[in-house]
Amino acid sequence: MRTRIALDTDVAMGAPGSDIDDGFAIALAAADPDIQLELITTVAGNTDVRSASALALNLLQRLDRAVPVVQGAAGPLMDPWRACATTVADTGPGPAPGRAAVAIADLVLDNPGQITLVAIGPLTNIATAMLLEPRVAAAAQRIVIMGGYFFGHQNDVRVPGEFNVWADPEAARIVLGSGADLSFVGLDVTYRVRMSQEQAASLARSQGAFGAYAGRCALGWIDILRERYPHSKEHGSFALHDPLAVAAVTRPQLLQWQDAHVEVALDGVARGITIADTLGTRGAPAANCRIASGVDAPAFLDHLMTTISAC
Ligand SMILES: [Ca+2]
Repeated sequence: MRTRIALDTDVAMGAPGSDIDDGFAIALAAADPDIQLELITTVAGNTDVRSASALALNLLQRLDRAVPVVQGAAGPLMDPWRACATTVADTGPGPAPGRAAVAIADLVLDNPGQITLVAIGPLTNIATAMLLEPRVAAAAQRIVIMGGYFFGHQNDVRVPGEFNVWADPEAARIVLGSGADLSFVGLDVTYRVRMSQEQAASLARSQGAFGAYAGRCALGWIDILRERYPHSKEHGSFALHDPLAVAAVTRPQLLQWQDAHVEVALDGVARGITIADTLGTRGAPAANCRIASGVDAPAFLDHLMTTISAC
């Protein structure tokens, strides 16, 4: 039986100079024969929410797929001025009527125990759905989140945490405290799954129209990263953060998992950092999620490249 999912995304693929991994995640969710993609919701993050909606619709058109796209939060719960402002021109039809948090709550509550939520942007919409309808947490089959950095930290004082959690730490705290079945795919594993320049070039030559487009976007993104981070040791490749979370839905065996009690720092210089208690020592709080601690990178890349090149 196919896994029914709703995908919440801050997609920016298609906007000049923007991060592209949400686009790969949408394509993987649309093309994986084991996934039934029922809803896409958009959230401010890597781009503003109106652009994310327009770009999601554009990608679905390229993928020749009809999936409802419902627009969501324009900014995080507590400090909306953090929202990005990379507005791209709106083209074609707009998103479906309604708001993301309501659409998520309705889909989950109408199908209790059957919908997997996959969150690959800041957690604003998921948290808002839980605030509207606390039953969402128990009614969702599970929630798979690209977010967090549990065994390391970013060497960037402006963004010390993983972006999705950092961008809306209050939302992350609400989700972590919800009691939902939570799986976090964080930077510990996503930094290890990288598309090389050679793989991007090979994708750009693929038969599928979307695969060729995605390959060209990937080559452009590799160039942008080279300019933006001249001191990086990872030149010539980029991390496939979001698609790894989608792959984790139907292929959890690609990753190693461990239970953890995770909390999010909300104050001071550590705002947005996740702290994972993995020891389970006597008296420690009980685990509230599982976190990915290892990944079979070649097997994931094989799954991704095979699926996307045929799109
Ligand atoms: Ca994303």
